[in-house]
Amino acid sequence: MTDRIEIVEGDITQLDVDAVVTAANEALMGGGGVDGAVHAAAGPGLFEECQSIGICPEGEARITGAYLLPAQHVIHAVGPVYEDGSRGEADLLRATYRSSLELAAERELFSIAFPCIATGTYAYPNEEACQVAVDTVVEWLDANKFPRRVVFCCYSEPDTSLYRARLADLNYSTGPDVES
Ligand code: AR6
Repeated sequence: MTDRIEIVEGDITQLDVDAVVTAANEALMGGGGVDGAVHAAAGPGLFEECQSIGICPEGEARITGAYLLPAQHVIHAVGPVYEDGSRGEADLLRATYRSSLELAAERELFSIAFPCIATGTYAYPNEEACQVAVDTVVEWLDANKFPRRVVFCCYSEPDTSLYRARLADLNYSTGPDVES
Protein backbone atom coordinates (compact mmCIF):
# COMPACT_ATOMS: atom_id res chain seq x y z
CA MET A 1 0.00 0.00 0.00
CA THR A 2 2.13 2.86 -1.23
CA ASP A 3 -0.15 4.76 -3.55
CA ARG A 4 -3.05 5.81 -1.36
CA ILE A 5 -1.58 8.93 0.29
CA GLU A 6 -0.43 12.11 -1.41
CA ILE A 7 0.90 15.40 -0.07
CA VAL A 8 -0.16 18.57 -1.88
CA GLU A 9 1.04 22.05 -0.92
CA GLY A 10 -1.52 24.74 -1.71
CA ASP A 11 -5.14 25.83 -1.50
CA ILE A 12 -7.56 23.00 -0.72
CA THR A 13 -10.46 24.77 -2.44
CA GLN A 14 -8.79 24.10 -5.80
CA LEU A 15 -8.62 20.33 -5.42
CA ASP A 16 -10.72 18.12 -7.64
CA VAL A 17 -11.42 15.35 -5.13
CA ASP A 18 -14.63 13.67 -4.06
CA ALA A 19 -14.56 15.42 -0.68
CA VAL A 20 -12.62 18.33 0.74
CA VAL A 21 -12.49 18.56 4.51
CA THR A 22 -12.72 21.97 6.13
CA ALA A 23 -11.67 22.85 9.68
CA ALA A 24 -14.99 24.13 10.99
CA ASN A 25 -16.29 25.43 14.31
CA GLU A 26 -19.09 23.76 16.30
CA ALA A 27 -21.73 26.13 14.95
CA LEU A 28 -20.70 25.44 11.32
CA MET A 29 -21.01 29.18 10.76
CA GLY A 30 -17.94 29.67 8.62
CA GLY A 31 -15.05 31.78 9.88
CA GLY A 32 -11.47 32.48 8.90
CA GLY A 33 -8.64 30.21 7.79
CA VAL A 34 -9.45 27.25 5.59
CA ASP A 35 -13.15 27.42 6.49
CA GLY A 36 -13.34 31.02 5.30
CA ALA A 37 -11.65 30.03 2.04
CA VAL A 38 -13.99 27.06 1.52
CA HIS A 39 -17.13 29.12 2.14
CA ALA A 40 -15.89 31.97 -0.07
CA ALA A 41 -15.15 29.60 -2.94
CA ALA A 42 -18.27 27.45 -2.53
CA GLY A 43 -20.71 30.38 -2.41
CA PRO A 44 -23.72 31.09 -0.19
CA GLY A 45 -25.46 27.76 -0.82
CA LEU A 46 -22.93 26.07 1.46
CA PHE A 47 -23.65 28.42 4.35
CA GLU A 48 -27.40 27.85 3.95
CA GLU A 49 -26.99 24.07 4.08
CA CYS A 50 -24.74 24.39 7.16
CA GLN A 51 -27.36 26.46 8.95
CA SER A 52 -29.87 23.64 8.52
CA ILE A 53 -27.52 21.17 10.27
CA GLY A 54 -27.08 22.92 13.63
CA ILE A 55 -24.28 22.16 16.07
CA CYS A 56 -21.45 19.69 15.36
CA PRO A 57 -19.47 18.86 18.53
CA GLU A 58 -15.66 18.75 18.72
CA GLY A 59 -14.33 15.48 17.33
CA GLU A 60 -17.24 15.03 14.90
CA ALA A 61 -17.88 15.90 11.26
CA ARG A 62 -20.83 16.57 8.92
CA ILE A 63 -21.07 16.27 5.14
CA THR A 64 -22.72 18.66 2.69
CA GLY A 65 -22.68 19.48 -0.99
CA ALA A 66 -19.76 21.44 -2.39
CA TYR A 67 -21.68 23.99 -4.52
CA LEU A 68 -19.19 26.00 -6.62
CA LEU A 69 -16.10 24.00 -5.60
CA PRO A 70 -14.56 21.47 -7.99
CA ALA A 71 -15.03 18.84 -5.25
CA GLN A 72 -18.29 16.90 -4.92
CA HIS A 73 -18.74 17.17 -1.14
CA VAL A 74 -17.50 19.23 1.80
CA ILE A 75 -16.84 17.49 5.10
CA HIS A 76 -17.03 19.96 7.99
CA ALA A 77 -14.72 18.60 10.68
CA VAL A 78 -14.52 20.20 14.11
CA GLY A 79 -11.12 19.79 15.70
CA PRO A 80 -10.31 20.53 19.33
CA VAL A 81 -9.38 23.96 20.62
CA TYR A 82 -5.89 23.28 22.00
CA GLU A 83 -5.31 24.30 25.61
CA ASP A 84 -2.35 22.45 27.11
CA GLY A 85 -2.80 18.93 25.77
CA SER A 86 -4.23 17.55 29.01
CA ARG A 87 -7.93 17.66 28.19
CA GLY A 88 -7.87 14.88 25.63
CA GLU A 89 -6.98 17.02 22.62
CA ALA A 90 -5.12 14.16 20.89
CA ASP A 91 -8.10 11.80 21.23
CA LEU A 92 -10.43 14.52 19.98
CA LEU A 93 -8.23 15.26 16.96
CA ARG A 94 -8.01 11.56 16.15
CA ALA A 95 -11.82 11.35 16.40
CA THR A 96 -12.14 14.33 14.05
CA TYR A 97 -10.10 12.54 11.38
CA ARG A 98 -11.90 9.24 11.90
CA SER A 99 -15.35 10.87 11.71
CA SER A 100 -14.40 12.44 8.39
CA LEU A 101 -13.04 9.15 7.02
CA GLU A 102 -16.20 7.34 8.16
CA LEU A 103 -18.41 9.76 6.24
CA ALA A 104 -16.32 9.21 3.13
CA ALA A 105 -16.31 5.43 3.57
CA GLU A 106 -20.09 5.22 4.10
CA ARG A 107 -20.53 6.88 0.71
CA GLU A 108 -17.74 4.86 -0.88
CA LEU A 109 -15.96 8.05 -1.92
CA PHE A 110 -12.75 7.53 -3.84
CA SER A 111 -10.74 10.56 -2.72
CA ILE A 112 -10.66 12.95 0.24
CA ALA A 113 -8.39 15.91 1.02
CA PHE A 114 -7.57 17.08 4.55
CA PRO A 115 -6.13 20.42 5.68
CA CYS A 116 -3.98 20.49 8.85
CA ILE A 117 -7.03 20.53 11.12
CA ALA A 118 -6.82 22.60 14.34
CA THR A 119 -3.33 23.97 13.68
CA GLY A 120 -4.44 27.54 12.91
CA THR A 121 -6.98 29.38 15.06
CA TYR A 122 -7.32 26.34 17.36
CA ALA A 123 -3.56 26.45 18.10
CA TYR A 124 -2.79 22.72 18.05
CA PRO A 125 1.03 22.35 17.79
CA ASN A 126 1.85 21.47 14.18
CA GLU A 127 4.16 18.51 14.73
CA GLU A 128 1.86 16.77 17.22
CA ALA A 129 -1.15 17.42 14.98
CA CYS A 130 0.72 15.99 11.98
CA GLN A 131 1.51 12.80 13.89
CA VAL A 132 -2.13 12.32 14.87
CA ALA A 133 -3.30 13.03 11.31
CA VAL A 134 -0.85 10.71 9.59
CA ASP A 135 -1.10 7.87 12.10
CA THR A 136 -4.90 7.96 12.09
CA VAL A 137 -5.13 7.96 8.30
CA VAL A 138 -2.56 5.19 7.85
CA GLU A 139 -4.37 3.01 10.41
CA TRP A 140 -7.68 3.68 8.66
CA LEU A 141 -6.33 2.81 5.21
CA ASP A 142 -4.84 -0.42 6.54
CA ALA A 143 -8.31 -1.51 7.67
CA ASN A 144 -10.65 0.02 5.09
CA LYS A 145 -11.19 -0.01 1.35
CA PHE A 146 -12.69 3.51 1.20
CA PRO A 147 -11.66 6.19 0.69
CA ARG A 148 -9.13 4.83 -1.78
CA ARG A 149 -6.96 7.96 -1.77
CA VAL A 150 -6.18 10.55 0.91
CA VAL A 151 -4.57 13.90 0.15
CA PHE A 152 -2.88 15.88 2.91
CA CYS A 153 -3.22 19.47 1.70
CA CYS A 154 -0.56 21.53 3.50
CA TYR A 155 -0.69 25.29 3.32
CA SER A 156 2.94 25.95 4.18
CA GLU A 157 6.31 24.41 3.45
CA PRO A 158 7.02 23.60 7.14
CA ASP A 159 3.81 21.55 7.31
CA THR A 160 4.71 19.78 4.07
CA SER A 161 8.08 18.82 5.57
CA LEU A 162 6.45 17.51 8.75
CA TYR A 163 4.05 15.30 6.77
CA ARG A 164 6.79 14.03 4.50
CA ALA A 165 8.95 13.15 7.52
CA ARG A 166 6.16 11.40 9.40
CA LEU A 167 5.22 9.30 6.39
CA ALA A 168 8.88 8.43 5.84
CA ASP A 169 9.13 7.36 9.51
CA LEU A 170 6.32 4.92 8.81
CA ASN A 171 8.08 3.74 5.62
CA TYR A 172 5.21 5.11 3.61
CA SER A 173 6.17 6.20 0.12
CA THR A 174 3.96 8.95 -1.35
CA GLY A 175 5.68 9.66 -4.62
CA PRO A 176 6.59 13.22 -5.64
CA ASP A 177 4.80 16.06 -3.88
CA VAL A 178 2.44 18.16 -5.97
CA GLU A 179 1.83 21.90 -5.86
CA SER A 180 -1.78 22.90 -6.46
N1 AR6 B 1 -6.16 25.52 2.01
C1 AR6 B 1 -5.54 24.63 2.82
N2 AR6 B 1 -5.18 24.92 4.10
C2 AR6 B 1 -5.46 26.16 4.55
C3 AR6 B 1 -6.10 27.14 3.77
C4 AR6 B 1 -6.46 26.78 2.43
N3 AR6 B 1 -7.09 27.62 1.61
N4 AR6 B 1 -6.23 28.27 4.52
C5 AR6 B 1 -5.69 28.01 5.72
N5 AR6 B 1 -5.22 26.75 5.75
P1 AR6 B 1 -7.64 27.08 10.58
P2 AR6 B 1 -8.47 25.51 12.94
C6 AR6 B 1 -4.56 26.01 6.85
O1 AR6 B 1 -7.42 28.28 11.44
O2 AR6 B 1 -7.18 25.77 13.61
C7 AR6 B 1 -11.98 28.99 11.54
O3 AR6 B 1 -12.35 30.32 11.73
C8 AR6 B 1 -3.89 26.83 7.93
O4 AR6 B 1 -2.62 27.29 7.50
O5 AR6 B 1 -8.34 27.28 9.29
O6 AR6 B 1 -9.04 24.12 12.96
C9 AR6 B 1 -13.13 28.02 11.77
O7 AR6 B 1 -14.38 28.55 11.43
C10 AR6 B 1 -3.79 25.81 9.05
O8 AR6 B 1 -2.63 24.99 8.83
O9 AR6 B 1 -8.50 25.95 11.39
C11 AR6 B 1 -13.00 27.71 13.24
O10 AR6 B 1 -13.61 28.70 14.03
C12 AR6 B 1 -5.02 24.91 8.83
O11 AR6 B 1 -5.54 25.28 7.56
C13 AR6 B 1 -11.52 27.75 13.48
O12 AR6 B 1 -11.00 28.64 12.50
C14 AR6 B 1 -6.09 25.04 9.89
O13 AR6 B 1 -6.22 26.40 10.33
C15 AR6 B 1 -10.88 26.40 13.29
O14 AR6 B 1 -9.51 26.49 13.61
